[in-house]
Formats: sequence, C-alpha cells, structure tokens
Amino acid sequence: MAGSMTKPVLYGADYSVYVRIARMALEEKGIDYELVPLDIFAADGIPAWYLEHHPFGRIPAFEHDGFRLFETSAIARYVDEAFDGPALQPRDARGRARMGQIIGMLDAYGYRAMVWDVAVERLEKEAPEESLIADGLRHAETVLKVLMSLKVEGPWLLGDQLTLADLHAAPIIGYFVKVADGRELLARFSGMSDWYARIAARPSFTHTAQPD
Ligand SMILES: N[C@@H](CCC(=O)N[C@@H](CS)C(=O)NCC(=O)O)C(=O)O
Repeated sequence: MAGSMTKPVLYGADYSVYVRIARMALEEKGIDYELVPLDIFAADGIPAWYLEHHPFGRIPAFEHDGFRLFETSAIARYVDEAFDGPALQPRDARGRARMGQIIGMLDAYGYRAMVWDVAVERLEKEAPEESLIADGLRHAETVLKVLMSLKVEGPWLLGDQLTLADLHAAPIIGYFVKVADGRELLARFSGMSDWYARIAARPSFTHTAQPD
C-alpha cells in the first residue's frame, strides 16, 4: 500500500513499553498517526468501549481504515508492510526467523523479568521483594546473553538493517535501565550497551519517551 486513506490510530499510554514499540515502528516509517490516550491502570478501570478493540484489556490496540489489530508484534509487522518507508524486516528467511525469535524471546522471557520483576518492583514498591528482583535479574542476564550471542556484526541486532527486533528490544531494555540493577547488568554486556546507546539516540526513541 503506497499510503493510507486515514491516519492510523494507536490506543495507549506513553508509560507503556508495548505502546512505545508500536510507536517506534510508526515513527521509523515516518507515518503520521494519532495516539488516543488509554490508561489501562485508571482508577475507574478500563472503559467498556475499549474491550471492543482489545478483549483482554491491554495496550496498545491499533486501527487503520477500519482494520483493527491488537498484539504489538502484529501491529509492527502490519505497519512495516502496509506503508511506505524503510523496510524494518529482513528479506531473507533466516534473518526474518531470527527477528521473530528475538521478539518472541523478549515477549516470553524478557518483558516480565526486566520490566516488572526488576524495574517496577524497585521503582514502585515501598518494600521491594528482593527474591523477585534476583530472579528477574537471572532471567534478564540470560536474555542479554542470548541477544549478545545472536547479534550480528554491525550497528543493529541483525547487522546493518534496523529491524523490528531492535524496536522491540529498545523500550524493554529502556525500562530495565531506569534502575541501577538494570544499568549494572547491561554494562556487563558491552556489545549490548553500545547497541542500546545507539538505539536510544534515535528520534523514534527520544520522541516516544514518557515526559518526566
Ligand atoms: N501481548 C501484548 C502485551 C501488551 C501488554 O502487556 N501491555 C501492557 C502495558 S506495557 C498492559 O496493557 N498491561 C496491562 C495489564 O497487565 O493489565 C502485546 O504484545 O501487545
């Protein structure tokens, strides 16, 4: 599709790691989109109308010319394929498979450990559960080790091409390094901390940061 009839809409909040992944894909493609605020943790609960967009009550949800989607990796792939702009997925089967593997690993083993068990626990709990943090750090270390071992030579995870794997990893690791435990662990993987410094400098990352 060369362009679009209407602006795509993303429902979500700027504090959300997954919303940020989708926004980074939209920004890297240079797409004009609307972010409709949806606070999933609002005191009044999730508005009933939103469950039509996301039956599990998570963010983000996406809509484009009447086409509705939820699940961030599906949204990011659609954004890459349906719009003009730089390709964010490798063309070859193995590169695409690696990208899917990295995204799947981050969803299954990275997000909860890095974001909730380490960063949120440390930042938001009056009495953080140290055993949960230690467990989260163990998982995070494995995730970083695997990322390091899969990383191809070049600026990005898969080499010279910035891909959806980078855009999936950046907000998760960005949340993890809000706390000293996360920063210290990342610093032990120099290839990954160099990569993080590079992705964190991209406008798609800086524009989507949660205001202080
Ligand atoms: N599998 C979903 C996960 C989305 C997700 O967990 N979003 C978080 C915000 S970063 C959320 O909505 N959390 C609300 C909750 O856990 O109740 C996706 O890929 O979009």
